[in-house]
Amino acid sequence: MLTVYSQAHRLHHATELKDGLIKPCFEMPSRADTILARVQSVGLGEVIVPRDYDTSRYARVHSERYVRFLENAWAEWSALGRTHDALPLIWPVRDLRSDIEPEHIDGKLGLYAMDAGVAITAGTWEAVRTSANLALTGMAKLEEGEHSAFALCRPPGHHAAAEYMGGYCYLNNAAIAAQACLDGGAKRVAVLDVDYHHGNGTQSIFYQRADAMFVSLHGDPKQSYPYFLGHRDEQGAGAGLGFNHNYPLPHGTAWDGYGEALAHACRTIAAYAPDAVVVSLGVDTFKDDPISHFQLDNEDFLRIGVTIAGIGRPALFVMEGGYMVDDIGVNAVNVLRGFEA
Ligand code: SP5
Ligand code: ZN
Repeated sequence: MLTVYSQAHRLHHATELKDGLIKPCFEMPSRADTILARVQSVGLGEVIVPRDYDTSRYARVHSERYVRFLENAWAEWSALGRTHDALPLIWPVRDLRSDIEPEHIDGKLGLYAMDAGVAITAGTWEAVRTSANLALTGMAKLEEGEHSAFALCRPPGHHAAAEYMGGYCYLNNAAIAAQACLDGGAKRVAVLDVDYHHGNGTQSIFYQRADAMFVSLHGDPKQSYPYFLGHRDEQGAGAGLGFNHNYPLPHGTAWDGYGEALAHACRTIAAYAPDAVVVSLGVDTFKDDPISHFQLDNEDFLRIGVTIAGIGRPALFVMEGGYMVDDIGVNAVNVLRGFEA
């Protein structure tokens, strides 16, 4: 399987608000280094650089004003003489207005962020747009006949919706690639999200759509971030009704419960008969993940790949979460090797 990778991810190395303190993000550059090292040490396949794409490709799933905000946020923040990471400090909850974009960067940060885990630094935009380009390049390879590809995206994307960032995510790499698949002539695409956290952004983007199915296995939002989306009763709306499937699972879920839910999810996708599957590949379901609460072990990730292969469709794997333990390389690559087995 080929891997799409770029060093540009290094330009994004930020801080987050955690347990009431500003700390280095769990989502750090060494994650991508660890995964790339494993790709190379097992000889997974060729490693290629991304192609360049215009920002209009991102605006197929994000609003134009949001993409413009991401592009300009650091310049607006640093123009005020601020040198530390840009973080939001006010949010337009419930009856506050989100239709008028504030002129002040502090207002914009609040409007376009769902949490304080998405700091913007000087290098963030370059890393973010390159990450989306990795996913677009992977999808282009599928269109050119590859049966699978791995976009080693960093930062991740699945918490980012049409008009907000959150949970270390800025542009929704998986959704951008899925939309590109449709724009390239596909009739249907499915996104399977196996990250520990619900892919609220991807769900939100495709919620009213019948041409993109979203299926997610994740920690129950009653107990786990992102708390406000990912319940079982969210099944899509309008034309999209019946094309959104959530599998919220309790703390402590191990392979017995996980494998059963995944098999069910993959049967649902196979029945939909998509032209391609985009897999939001998070490996924070691992037993030793520092911020999550499932109990999967190294060999369970091989089983995930085998089960996804059972759908029988081409697959683009897009890296999402999975935090800094050495095993994230083993676990991510195990999914890919399981798929190829
Ligand atoms: C892409 C991705 O995986 N984003 C995850 C963002 C999670 N951010 C908040 C996590 C809060 C976790 N608190 C858990 C306490 C564990 N002891
Ligand atoms: Zn996650």
